[in-house]
Amino acid sequence: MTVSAPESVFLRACRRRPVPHAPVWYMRQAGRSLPEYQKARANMPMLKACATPDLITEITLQPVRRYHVDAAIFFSDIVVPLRAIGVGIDIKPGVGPVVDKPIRSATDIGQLRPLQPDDVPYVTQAVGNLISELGATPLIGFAGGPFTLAGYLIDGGPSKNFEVTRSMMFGQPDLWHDMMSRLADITTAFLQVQVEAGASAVQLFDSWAGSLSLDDYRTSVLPYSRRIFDALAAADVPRIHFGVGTGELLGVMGEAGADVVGVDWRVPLDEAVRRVEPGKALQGNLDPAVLLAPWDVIRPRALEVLRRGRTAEGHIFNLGHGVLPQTDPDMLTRLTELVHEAGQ
Ligand code: 1CP
Repeated sequence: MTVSAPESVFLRACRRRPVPHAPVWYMRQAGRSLPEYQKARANMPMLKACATPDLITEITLQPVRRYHVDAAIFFSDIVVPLRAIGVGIDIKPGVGPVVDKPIRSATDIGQLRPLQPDDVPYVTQAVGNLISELGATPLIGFAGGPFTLAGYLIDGGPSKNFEVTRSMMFGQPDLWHDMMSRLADITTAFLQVQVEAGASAVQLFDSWAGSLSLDDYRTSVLPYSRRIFDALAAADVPRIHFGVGTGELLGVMGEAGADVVGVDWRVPLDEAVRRVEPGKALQGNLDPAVLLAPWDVIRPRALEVLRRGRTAEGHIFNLGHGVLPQTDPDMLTRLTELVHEAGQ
């Protein structure tokens, strides 16, 4: 239940209620570009950090302290629930998630057992700590979408277009549907753990779903995303659905049942309004690379995102994807101030 911050600007915008200014937070705001993050993570492997409650708490709070953003994003990773059920997966520095042995057969898929809250006690504990530390600032819990998780498991690691994954989807539909069904249940359980511990909203990152055509997304992914969002409906927390390169999929990603649809930088928000059914808020969508340009370039671009965002029923300002590692944190401080001062 949302008891911690019912009136926050972020939650109001997600619910398409009037707000004094667009709320703002950044994907990948915790980590990578912050010097205090580098210090906290020194000599600590990524997945060990994700299983250490004090460190999770500290890293989650860092961008809130520095930027005064309107929401915190839980410090974890989309592969944490997979590792927690015993999948041999690690995060390699500078690479991303890599599995020991790609999951491609019925026997491999059989390893994907349901996730229990006891598998991730550090998540429950860290969310609890954060709720008391954050006060009025809402905490966003998150998980990986089923296509994106399947992509890492089947291809074996980061990939441009996840060809092995798509070939299983086309050529072995029974295996595919078994795997997606298991991943949807793991993702649902991971999100429920975070919500039950006090997270005020959830974001489903199906980051790489944009490599599918609309018809294939509809047949092979939508039923599972919908199952996840349906399972969370009773929790009454805003549900955000995001992917990269999903301009053609925005409508159907909305149909999956989220309250908020995340938009990358390729589709202007007023066009996204036309592609997504009524009754949804939008989140986005400044090109993260714009933040590498001088402030004179950033400012008008950000104001343009806000102007187009006003055509949506609710707008949460964000980047079109994660903060790039080389971003100057001071630009994010200035950008946050700009969004707050621009008003509605
Ligand atoms: O600040 C925050 O956003 C919270 C922390 C967070 C989140 C929301 C991390 C920490 N990971 C994620 C989600 C995540 N992980 C996504 C969805 C968001 C997105 O599209 O960016 C994805 C696709 C991953 C997988 C992943 N984990 C990658 C991408 C690899 C690829 O295919 O290109 C990488 C590089 C990681 C490692 C990771 N996760 C998080 C951090 C801070 C890091 C870097 C750690 C390191 O290099 O040691």
